[in-house]
Amino acid sequence: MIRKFTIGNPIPTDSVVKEIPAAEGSIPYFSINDEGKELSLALEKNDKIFGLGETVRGMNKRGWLYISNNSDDPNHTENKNSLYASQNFFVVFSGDRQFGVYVDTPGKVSFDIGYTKLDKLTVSFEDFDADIYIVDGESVLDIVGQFRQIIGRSYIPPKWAFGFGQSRWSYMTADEVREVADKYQEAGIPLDMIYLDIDYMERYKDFTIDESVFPKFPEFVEEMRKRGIHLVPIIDAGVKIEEGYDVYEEGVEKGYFVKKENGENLVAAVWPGKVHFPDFLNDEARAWFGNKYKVLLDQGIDGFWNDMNEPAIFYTQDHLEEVFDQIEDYKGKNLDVKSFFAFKDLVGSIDNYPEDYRRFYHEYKGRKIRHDKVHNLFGYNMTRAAGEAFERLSPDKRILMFSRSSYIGMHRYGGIWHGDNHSWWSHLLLNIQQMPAVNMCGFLYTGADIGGFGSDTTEDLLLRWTAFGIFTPLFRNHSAMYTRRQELYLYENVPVFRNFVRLRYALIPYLYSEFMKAALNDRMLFKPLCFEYNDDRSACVEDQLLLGESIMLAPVYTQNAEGRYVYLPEDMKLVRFRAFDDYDEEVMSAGDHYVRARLDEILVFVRKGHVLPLAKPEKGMDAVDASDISFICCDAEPESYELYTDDGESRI
Ligand code: MIG
Repeated sequence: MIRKFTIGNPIPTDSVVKEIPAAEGSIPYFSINDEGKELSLALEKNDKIFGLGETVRGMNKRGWLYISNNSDDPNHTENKNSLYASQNFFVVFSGDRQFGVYVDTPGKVSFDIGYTKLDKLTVSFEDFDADIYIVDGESVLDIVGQFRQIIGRSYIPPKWAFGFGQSRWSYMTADEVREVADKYQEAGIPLDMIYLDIDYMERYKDFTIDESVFPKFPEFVEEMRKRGIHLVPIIDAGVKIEEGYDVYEEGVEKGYFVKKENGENLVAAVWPGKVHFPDFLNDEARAWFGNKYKVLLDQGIDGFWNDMNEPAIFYTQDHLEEVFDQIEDYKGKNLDVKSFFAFKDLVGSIDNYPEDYRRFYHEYKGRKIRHDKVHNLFGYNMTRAAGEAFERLSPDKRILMFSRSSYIGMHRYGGIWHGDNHSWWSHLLLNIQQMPAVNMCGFLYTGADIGGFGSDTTEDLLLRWTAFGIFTPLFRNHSAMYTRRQELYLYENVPVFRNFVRLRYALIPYLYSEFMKAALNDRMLFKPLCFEYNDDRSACVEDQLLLGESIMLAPVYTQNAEGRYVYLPEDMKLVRFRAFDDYDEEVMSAGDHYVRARLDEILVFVRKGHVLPLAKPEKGMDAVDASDISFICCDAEPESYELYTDDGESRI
């Protein structure tokens, strides 16, 4: 049962697609403090809080302050409150009670979950306007399922997007891309996608190709396609200000860019230098920007990633001028401690400056609205621009799309990647912990940068991360400029990487079937143990996951470990894979076990009464043969597993 309560006069977000009538009475569970603009709830000792999507810290969110305020922050450390996403749905549950809460409001929202006081949960927001949905149900999974039903079906990518992808900021030329394809081929590691980061563009202009380094682009796309590789270009939110650039000129002429109070287009700077931001919240501007993807679709491209859409801002022209003016005051002065730090803060305030979000406006649903009031909807609507356009421009075939910034509702138009993580062991754990949380909020096609984006990776970390990555729908190795190269063929253990990636392909029938079932039935793909097992121990497991109906994962995420402790809530069959056709099997009893897992091994636990289908991996997705499947069973018959098959590309 879902009840909707409206506080004040909220700005609609289009995240809920089902009509829910207003409920009578006051919001259950919470007490409202209008003055403090907050809702609060006394937490019981055993209450656990799961959800909130892509945030820092563990699966059970109790014990920290999370702030939905989409931010371009590449340091996802524990002390942070905000990342790129606002996914304001969570579930509270203990042995005695369970309910879901969705706080639907497009501005900043704070979730103080046992931070100020251990036993208190407080939700607060600046303008006290929101739709609050309270979801009651029989179990956590039932609550999540009901919530997912009202927000609409999750985005379904083409099947080839379940292949392995290699990325780098940036492959600078077509020849560099060819080299990556060649090296993967030589190493015998299947590869389905190579990502193009910002340098494929001409001076970072969206929907252009730098012909000097990517000549005859459509032919190049075709050449790669013949090798089984899809090129996936990045699209940035900012449109370069440049005379003669059609996207810029049309946008100015039609008035589709966001404007300041005085009606002038906001001037900000990102990769291309000075840019205007399209007003993705304006229906017409959104349709216009969406149609631009056609430029690349027409050249054979069938997948994209949308970046910098929080939006990230290096500086706005106005703030930069303010800074320059103020710097004058410091010139020639003897900076004492106080003025030195003030000076330092001033200069450091230039990028992603919160005040800049108050300088411009959107035309949203017939109203002029200041950006900060709808900040968390920006990336969502950029991706919606693309998703809506793809329905018109590619009515038959699915197009790959995922975004950095998000809000619930965007899950209908694309997936997400989890942003600029680092090559840190702690971020492998964070990747594991974020998977179920984003699933709760409707995001199913997701994954983090395997091996870590920032900082230098190490071979052992890359092995362990790839060993987990083979299970995530988006399976992409990506790394930043100036960091150690991360392509798998560069490392000593090529045979191990080959076995891992091939195992991914062997798992495709299972992963795709489970993904499709989750999407079509509003279920989760990754679940914390306690969503299915009611024992006290399961409730505390933060580093194991159920994936689909048949398996449990226990990834190794610590340096130099030769194995790990694994908790089995019931008897299961351990499958210790070295390759899809080289593994040991052992039935293990419920309880705690230390399980060996060397660097070349991947642990999969098949649940009792379940079946894991395995294909024979060939060279890439085009070659995965769904008819030649073997089954690993734990107290079950192979026929009991329901494979989902379709052509993998038609829209559903
Ligand atoms: O400011 O396009 O998260 O994946 O490689 C950095 C360059 C901009 C951030 C993205 C990252 C991408 C990078 N971008």
